[in-house]
Amino acid sequence: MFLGLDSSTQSLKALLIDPDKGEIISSVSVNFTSDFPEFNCPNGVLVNEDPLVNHSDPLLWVAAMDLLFERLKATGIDLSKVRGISGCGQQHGSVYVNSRFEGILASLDGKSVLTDQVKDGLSRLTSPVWLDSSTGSECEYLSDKIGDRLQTDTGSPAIERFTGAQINKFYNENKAQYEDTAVVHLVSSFLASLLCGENCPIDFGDGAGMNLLNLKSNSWDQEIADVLAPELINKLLPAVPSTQVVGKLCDYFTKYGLAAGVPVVAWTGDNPSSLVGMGAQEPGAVVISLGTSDTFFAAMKNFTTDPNGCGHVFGNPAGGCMSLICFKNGSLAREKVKDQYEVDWDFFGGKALDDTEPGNGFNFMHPYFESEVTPLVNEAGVKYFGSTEFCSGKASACEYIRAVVESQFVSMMLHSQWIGETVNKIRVTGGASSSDGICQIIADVFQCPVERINTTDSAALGGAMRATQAAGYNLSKVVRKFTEASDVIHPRKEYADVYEALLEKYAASEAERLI
Ligand code: XUL
Repeated sequence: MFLGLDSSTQSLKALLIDPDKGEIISSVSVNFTSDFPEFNCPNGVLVNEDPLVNHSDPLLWVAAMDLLFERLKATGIDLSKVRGISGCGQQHGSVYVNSRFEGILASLDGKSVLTDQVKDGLSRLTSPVWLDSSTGSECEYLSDKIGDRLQTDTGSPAIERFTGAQINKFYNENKAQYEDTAVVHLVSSFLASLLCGENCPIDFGDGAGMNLLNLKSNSWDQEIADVLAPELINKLLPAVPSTQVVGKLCDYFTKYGLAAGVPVVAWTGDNPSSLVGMGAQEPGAVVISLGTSDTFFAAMKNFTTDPNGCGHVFGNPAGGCMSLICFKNGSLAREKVKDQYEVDWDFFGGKALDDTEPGNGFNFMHPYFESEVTPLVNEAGVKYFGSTEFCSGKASACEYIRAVVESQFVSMMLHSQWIGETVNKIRVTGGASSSDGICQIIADVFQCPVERINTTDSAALGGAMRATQAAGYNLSKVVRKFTEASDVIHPRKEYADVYEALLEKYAASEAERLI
């Protein structure tokens, strides 16, 4: 058996697989809001009066690991049969640990509370996460200092949620804590470290979301690091390929029935992990992941960057690179509309879409219930376009529901054109991908077939499949076993024109907003 973990924005999940049979044996999860109210992190984020500041509590992730393993043990499955572990974390979030951290991890006591032990190893009590967009001035500074090379070498221009700008802000605001920091981790490498009982390195996949990894040499960029903070280069362990075994499971976790010494393969970001989990690690299919953020990503044939500066290039855990475009207003925006009209998800993805026409009579919205990263819109603000009735809030609930979903995917179509490849096949994952209505809209907007696989937990599945590499399995073969399409939603050709026209109108409205 192999174990894959996914520490996403709002939950921690585990998936156990049998790669020989191609079977998912079990899956368990922990929800940060409902399982841990004492951490005051609703939806995984600490409450802050500044909407641009979004941090989480790294001890919440530690506590979640403990509970997750407890739940795994409670399934009654013989965990001593686990032969490899890997996982992934929400991207960009950073964890700062001091020089005592490694010693603490090396002597974790199975009888004491895990969070109490790890706490003293943190040099910063909170972790900025990907939802944070409070680093505008740090991004300006980084762009000024490095220039165009920043995007061509790291795959992205200066991005507010990326770890580089976040580290620069931490250094500027909290020099003493910065100096006390021995190692800067991403969520992924932090949790791998916890499993291994020692500091584990960041992989190329997740490392590329920092504005710090030079993708031409796959090593930390000394000049950028020096610009961000003194000694930063010495606080980063050398980045490693995502296939590398980074350590062995430490004794602490044996209390849950796992064997000490199980190899741990480098953790990566949730999106790179999902690329593998969806069987899209080789060029051919695009993945749309509908989670807290909506993301669009694909394995890249040729290295290219987004001229508009919204899209990114990350490392592909199977080698080479991947493109990624992230929309912050994903499931939470859909949820806002659902709650506003007091309907349930069945109505949202069912009757509401059945009772309205594709194109929605060209009534659409900029669904920025939160500030947005694609395109960059720093102040939340939903704007409505179309008929007077629709714009004045007097249309039916169903029309607003169709509008939010269509607008999200038309915007995705618009902002994904830089990848320069025709989209012939889309694979969808994440919670909302179970909705037939939403998938039909994606198929119609992109005019290409939309496939689902057997699980929506593709990030955890990617982790479990990558873990098999520790035991010498061939990743492509394992991936093929788990990622057969379970069903296909076909595009309806008769709506191609209406969505082409909607795309034009949407693009014009956005150009006007961004002037
Ligand atoms: C990607 C991004 C998010 C997070 C959370 O750039 O910021 O998708 O990885 O899932």
